[in-house]
Amino acid sequence: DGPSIAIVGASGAVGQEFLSVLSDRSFPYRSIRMLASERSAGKHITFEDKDYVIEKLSEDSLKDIDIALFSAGGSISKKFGPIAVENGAIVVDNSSAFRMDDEIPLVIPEVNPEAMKHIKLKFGKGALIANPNCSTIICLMAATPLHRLAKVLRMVVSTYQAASGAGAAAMEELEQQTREVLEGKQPTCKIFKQQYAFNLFSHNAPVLSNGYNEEEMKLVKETRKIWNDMNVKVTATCIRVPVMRAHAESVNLQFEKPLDEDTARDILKNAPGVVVVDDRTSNHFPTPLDVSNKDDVAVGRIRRDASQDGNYGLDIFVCGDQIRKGAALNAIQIAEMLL
Ligand code: 11C
Repeated sequence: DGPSIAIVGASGAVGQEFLSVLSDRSFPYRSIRMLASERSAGKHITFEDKDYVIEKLSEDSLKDIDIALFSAGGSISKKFGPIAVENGAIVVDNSSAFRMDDEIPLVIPEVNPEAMKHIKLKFGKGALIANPNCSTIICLMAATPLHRLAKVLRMVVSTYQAASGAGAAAMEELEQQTREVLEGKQPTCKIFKQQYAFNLFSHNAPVLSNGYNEEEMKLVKETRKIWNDMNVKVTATCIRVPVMRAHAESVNLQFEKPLDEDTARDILKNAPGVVVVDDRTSNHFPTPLDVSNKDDVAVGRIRRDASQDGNYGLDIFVCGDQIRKGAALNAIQIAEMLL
């Protein structure tokens, strides 16, 4: 028994991860419908020893669904999310389409579970909940426990973002380019305009008139909404690095109240979904590879910001699996809160 589930974007990197997370967490379900664009329709997926055929996403395919997990891009969410809700489904949407909508909760279960209280049920049944952007989730998993104690006034984030954030095709591009460069060939650029292997570049999201790119502004706006604090100052620089599936972020925090590094380390050790990897003696700190395919976000390099007086500033370094906690796991934790 359990809810009927639809995976929208079943053939994508996050769609596939939805399935592994559902299975790993023994999420109860009555039925699962695999939905995707026409391109993937007809393909077979084996899940928990059962064969599923991917169906083309249509208005009809969203009937009789209790929980719809969407990860097929913003325009698909904008078009089909409301249809699923009208049909009585609770949609957990991984795209940016509805995140900044005042009526829609933007939730990281460990950070702002209280936002779930504001779900607006349509016809007593359907509703939409937004999953934050991966870089926001990973950052706030580590920053929030400290924010709760000492209140963050300003946060400066620099990201080192993996290929997976740009989808399965970008991961393939990184692999292919790496092979091509090692073989002395010209790297094939399809997803990104410039060579990705053995390189890094400013995040590929569109650059806005204020000079920030959209990815950077998501960190600013989503943090304010999730912390319910319109005054927190956030600035970010987002960079794409040739790493497969986990994002890293350097985060500088300025607090209202003093917070020393030992207390911060203890708080982070006890924070749900966070592990501390902070071994100065052996120079061992979080890495994207160590957190790949893991649920927890790793935090290290926890140190007093020596550029600030007293204990009003800290620097931390955070790594989290982009596809898992940055997307699929967070969405399924939200779905678990609905059960
Ligand atoms: C990245 N965070 O790593 C992006 C991808 O708003 O859900 C996901 C964009 C979003 O490139």
